[in-house]
Amino acid sequence: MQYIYFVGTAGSGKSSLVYAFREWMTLQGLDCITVNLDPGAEDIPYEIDVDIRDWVKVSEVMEEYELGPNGAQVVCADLMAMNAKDLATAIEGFKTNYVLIDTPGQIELFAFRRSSEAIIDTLGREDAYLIYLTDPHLAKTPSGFVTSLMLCATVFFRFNLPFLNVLSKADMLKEEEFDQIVQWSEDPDALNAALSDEHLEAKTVMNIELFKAMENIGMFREIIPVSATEKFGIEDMYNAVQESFQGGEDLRSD
Ligand SMILES: Nc1nc2c(ncn2[C@@H]2O[C@H](COP(=O)(O)OP(=O)(O)O)[C@@H](O)[C@H]2O)c(=O)[nH]1
Ligand SMILES: [Mg+2]
Repeated sequence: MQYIYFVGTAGSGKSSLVYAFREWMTLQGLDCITVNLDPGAEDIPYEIDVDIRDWVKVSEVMEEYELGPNGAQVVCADLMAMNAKDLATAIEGFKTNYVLIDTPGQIELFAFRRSSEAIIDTLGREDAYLIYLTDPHLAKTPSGFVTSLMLCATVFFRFNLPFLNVLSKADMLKEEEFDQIVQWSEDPDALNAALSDEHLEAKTVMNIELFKAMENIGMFREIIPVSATEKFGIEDMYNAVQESFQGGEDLRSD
């Protein structure tokens, strides 16, 4: 089984992309299941096979511990680790090839709390993969793009799992913006030049050192534009994940 975690800031389109990816996979005859790891989720667009809310739910924690929604989210994030084994058992009950995992709305609940590590370890690191969703609103400006890339690097640093950076909701961008972001994603010099134009006083030394480090850890690689609503880029995303898993073996040929 291969575990694909969808990670990104609130509203970056994680749940919608899980929906679109599942739909695409089903059309291809690929077997997959979906897992909701968001204890505060309200409207999930896809059919959920395994749901963390069966064990931990924000509304219930709010009541039980007399907490507001933010405090309850944090408590839920911490409680999730206690259910990691049950979650794994429920997932393993499905004989499937792919497990698409939707993570909590706010990225910090997944990236900055210990529970997620426990869940990843329990499900298995060997076949785990991260899809990081870059929000198009943030990525439009050079400094916003760097911020998002640093967040992606943080998630990578935290989990040390192979990852793919996708430009989510790419249908919301104009063609020039779209091409520009793709160029920045693989060309630190182009990004640096754009940054210098943005802040005329340019913090070039910091950029150069920072970019060198980011380049060394493999952050500059072509971002894949995807749209869950317009349904493009999904196959590219699948192919990139496949290439990484099992040296490119394609389960479609099974
Ligand atoms: N235009 C456009 N909107 C999208 C796309 N994916 C998601 N959205 C919208 O973005 C908002 C947040 O999406 P959601 O999947 O709930 O994000 P999440 O918080 O990361 O799970 C919703 O209003 C979606 O309808 C997309 O590919 N294109
Ligand atoms: Mg969501």
